[in-house]
Amino acid sequence: RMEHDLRGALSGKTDLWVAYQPIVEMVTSGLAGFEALVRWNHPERGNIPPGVFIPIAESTGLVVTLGTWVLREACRQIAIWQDQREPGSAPLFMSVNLSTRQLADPNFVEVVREVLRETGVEPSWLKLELTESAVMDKAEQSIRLLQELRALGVKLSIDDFGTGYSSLSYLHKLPIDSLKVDRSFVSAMHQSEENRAIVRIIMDLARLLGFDVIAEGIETSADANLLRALACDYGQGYHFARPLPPEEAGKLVGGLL
Ligand code: G
Ligand code: G
Ligand code: NA
Ligand code: MN
Repeated sequence: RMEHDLRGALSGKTDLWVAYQPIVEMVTSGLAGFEALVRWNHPERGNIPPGVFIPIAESTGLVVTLGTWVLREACRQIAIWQDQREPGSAPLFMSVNLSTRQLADPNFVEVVREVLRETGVEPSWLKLELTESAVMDKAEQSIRLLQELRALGVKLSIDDFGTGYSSLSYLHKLPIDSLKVDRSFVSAMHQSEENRAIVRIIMDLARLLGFDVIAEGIETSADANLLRALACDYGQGYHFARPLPPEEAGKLVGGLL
């Protein structure tokens, strides 16, 4: 039933939309970029959370079509926002989540290249978020694909870092740019020195390997300050802003949070 409805939504695309959650530079709280998060407003059932429909999209393979649509939509949007930035300001980046099924699609690199071309987006503005399990599943194969994507000039980050089963022996071989510290670690930081140490060690590891660090799930100013003390590069979470409709997100372009 949900598969049928999702298929319908994907052919009409009227009930699907993309929310954008700001990502800030921790030092200045200035806007650095956005994460694109897909939303489904079902005509009868209302808002269906991605945690519910993404797994269905994954198991049916619909996530490949869905993912391409989100990628194109997010690229179209960042091209518009980039034009609205003050001349000389650093470009914003746009993070887009990828599923394992997209990585397995032999056309994926070509799809990315084509979307960048048709939207006029600089490859370096686009950051693709992959989960640890998606990458580690077929590590050698993934590394080759990541290298191809990186050769396009696209940035890559590992999402939900610390919750999967990243093998440290592969991590240093991965051609990636950033680690995203999973929000479970961020939200536990205020509880104990031990939890803070876990985040500190993830950040040390990232630096050692030359990756920058994005902390997600920052909900309080206390969380933000603990992360600033660890010199975390970027932050994301309800403390700064929720995932927003495009019109709301657009108001933040060029401003501080
Ligand atoms: O905020 P949120 O409820 O949006 O996200 C729930 C989950 O859905 C997260 O794990 C998020 O990564 C995933 N998700 C959101 N948008 C997309 C998307 O466009 N593609 C994929 N593969 N996952 C997404
Ligand atoms: O799996 P991924 O990291 O892509 O998931 C992003 C999810 O995290 C989205 O569902 C988004 O709505 C949610 N999210 C973003 N900021 C916060 C936050 O500060 N707290 C919590 N609990 N969830 C958040
Ligand atoms: Na993500
Ligand atoms: Mn995440």
